[in-house]
Amino acid sequence: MKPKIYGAPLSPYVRKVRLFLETKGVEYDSKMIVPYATPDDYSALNPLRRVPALEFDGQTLADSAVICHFLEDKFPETTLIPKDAYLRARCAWFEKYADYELAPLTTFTAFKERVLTRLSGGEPDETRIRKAVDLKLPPLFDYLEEELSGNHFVGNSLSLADIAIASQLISFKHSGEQLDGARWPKLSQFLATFCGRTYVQQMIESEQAALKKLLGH
Ligand SMILES: N[C@@H](CCC(=O)N[C@@H](CS)C(=O)NCC(=O)O)C(=O)O
Repeated sequence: MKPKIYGAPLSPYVRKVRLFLETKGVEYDSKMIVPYATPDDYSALNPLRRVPALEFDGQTLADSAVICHFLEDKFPETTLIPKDAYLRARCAWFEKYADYELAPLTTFTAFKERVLTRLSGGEPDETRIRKAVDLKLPPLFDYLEEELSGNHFVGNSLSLADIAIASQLISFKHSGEQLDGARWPKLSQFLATFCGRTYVQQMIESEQAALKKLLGH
């Protein structure tokens, strides 16, 4: 039986789980659940009613981090969470950094204002966006720039840390914002290399097509 991911592809947390599975070469099923408009019975999968949730072998889980760590144990053939204790902890650190420090700005400000607000018929709050993009994000990007060695955040191979960070940066891009390549050359190169993988490129293209359809341009 294949893992089943509940959620909407434009959510960076859903993207993170899908990219995690795609990188592992694990086939999965998806069920569309629109955030903030979840069906009543969705609470059985996630009492917080957020996406993603997972169903696998009759078992269910919520939260992208919890789901990825579980899937790492279930599909250990391709290692995406290092075994070494320190590298493993560093991977968890970057995952948290993406999910809880980048996300409030990249996803819940830039993407939310430019996409979700428009979808609900409103106008994006550009002052709020500029504050996030020009003031709050630069120090977070500076830190990531310093921490990058090669194209990976942990060790010298692709890990969940890279996937979690890239997932947030993709939402940032979907909001119409760009990483400044002159100020953050290593981070920009990291993202270009990450997004250059065929399956990532295909996922982004299908997300862009969905966005175009939703926003009508
Ligand atoms: N920590 C959670 C965050 C999930 C999350 O916030 N998902 C958003 C969509 S991007 C959501 O479902 N929001 C709806 C809500 O908060 O009611 C995870 O990693 O899965």
